[in-house]
Amino acid sequence: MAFQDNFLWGSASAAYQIEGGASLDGKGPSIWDTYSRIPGNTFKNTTGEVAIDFYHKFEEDIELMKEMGLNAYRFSVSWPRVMADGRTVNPKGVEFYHKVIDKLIEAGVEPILTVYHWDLPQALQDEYAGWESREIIKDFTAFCELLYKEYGNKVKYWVTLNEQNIFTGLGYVQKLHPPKVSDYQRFINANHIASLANASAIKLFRDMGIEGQVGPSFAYGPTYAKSEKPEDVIAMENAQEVENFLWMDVYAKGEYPRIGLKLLENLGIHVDFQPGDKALLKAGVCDFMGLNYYQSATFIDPQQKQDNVQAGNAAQVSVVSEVKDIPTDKLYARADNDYLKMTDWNWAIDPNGLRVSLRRITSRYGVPILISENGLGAFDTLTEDGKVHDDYRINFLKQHVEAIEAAIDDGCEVLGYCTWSFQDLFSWLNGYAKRYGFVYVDRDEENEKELKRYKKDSFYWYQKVIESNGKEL
Ligand code: BGP
Repeated sequence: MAFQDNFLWGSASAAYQIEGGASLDGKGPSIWDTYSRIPGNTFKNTTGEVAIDFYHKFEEDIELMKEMGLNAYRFSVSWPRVMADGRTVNPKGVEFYHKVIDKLIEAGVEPILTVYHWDLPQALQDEYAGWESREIIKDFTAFCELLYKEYGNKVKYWVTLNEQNIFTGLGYVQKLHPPKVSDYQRFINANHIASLANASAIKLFRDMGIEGQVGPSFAYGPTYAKSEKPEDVIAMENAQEVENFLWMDVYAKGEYPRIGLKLLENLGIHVDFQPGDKALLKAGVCDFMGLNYYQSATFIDPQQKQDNVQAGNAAQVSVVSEVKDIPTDKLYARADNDYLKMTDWNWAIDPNGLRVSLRRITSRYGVPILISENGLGAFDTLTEDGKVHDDYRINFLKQHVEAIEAAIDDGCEVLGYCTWSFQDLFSWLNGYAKRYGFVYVDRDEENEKELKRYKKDSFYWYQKVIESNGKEL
């Protein structure tokens, strides 16, 4: 009886990955529109120009959600769709999300709204370098105010920033997302500003008396030590401070971790605190922690760094980072986990890691957790009779649901589970090769075809899970 009656069985997506309609009805360009149009930046130069055309097909997709019995859908609002230049309201864009939300509610699907899932208005990047300027705090807060006013009486669950650690890590360290630079100090600066914007958004949510819950989604995987060797344990703890606590402490406690900050300082990296910053962070702590869980990570003493960390075949089906040296290499090195199998994209498959994640978040912060993403990216094959037999996905999700059940039994408070994703969608760096959905969308990198939807075997599996509230796996 682990899952409470109102447990949210959901799925998640992001505007740029599904909508298409990149310049329709007054939408302005985002940094992703610009970035993906530059050859070499994405897998086979794919863009979200059309994506899976949710902009025109949202009714059909929501009908499928209704048929499945899905009870929550996490989607994001494209900032440049509702404010083309990042500031001026575009009524047609605002109207689009009213239609999506109304249709979800009518279908019995709880809307979970993500405010920011990486598609910053290009205008703000051009004007003041986006997340690198404190100007964005005011603009982001005004964007939130618009959303709260428009949708605040319909939406009860709000996710502020999606994976701040990933969009900044890939953008300012790994050179895989815009603005495609590698500079650790700029990465920390952009993060501090994003954390302030996040706190400001949460504070405004409370000040406006919006009824509901709000929190960011963090890409978290628990850190493991390669061995019981104390040096490996220190490397693991270093990674935990610098890769996890540095964000989660700010979200849940409103302050940076003491050790994490000092480890950075020892490397010559500083957080630029200005008067009022600390108070703002304290005023904007989250109601829940959004957890995007895909895999755990294993660390080894950097002196013992392995050269042969599993490469898998990711490079052939994705764009991979070529950045070699980063300051934190002195603190820890990544290592293989000999006990875990990998996906085709070289991600460790570790359902127990989800249980560990839920427990670690609970014991350090004591907040409820919304699992805002979890899923398996895989190659799928559409058969001639229009089926996709994705037993590997069913198996993956089943084990993760069991891990959640165990964590609830351990004492964690879990609000819901959003799989990534409901429909197949555009994967930032993997085109349409890496699929996650319960619904197959027939298109590939070269050809949009008719974007027809097909229910995979996992569709019927999740339908039963939801119907039985997690009893039938
Ligand atoms: C998360 C993002 C999603 C999604 C997912 C899968 O980091 O929040 O937007 O893309 O990862 O990632 P990928 O498509 O690279 O496999």
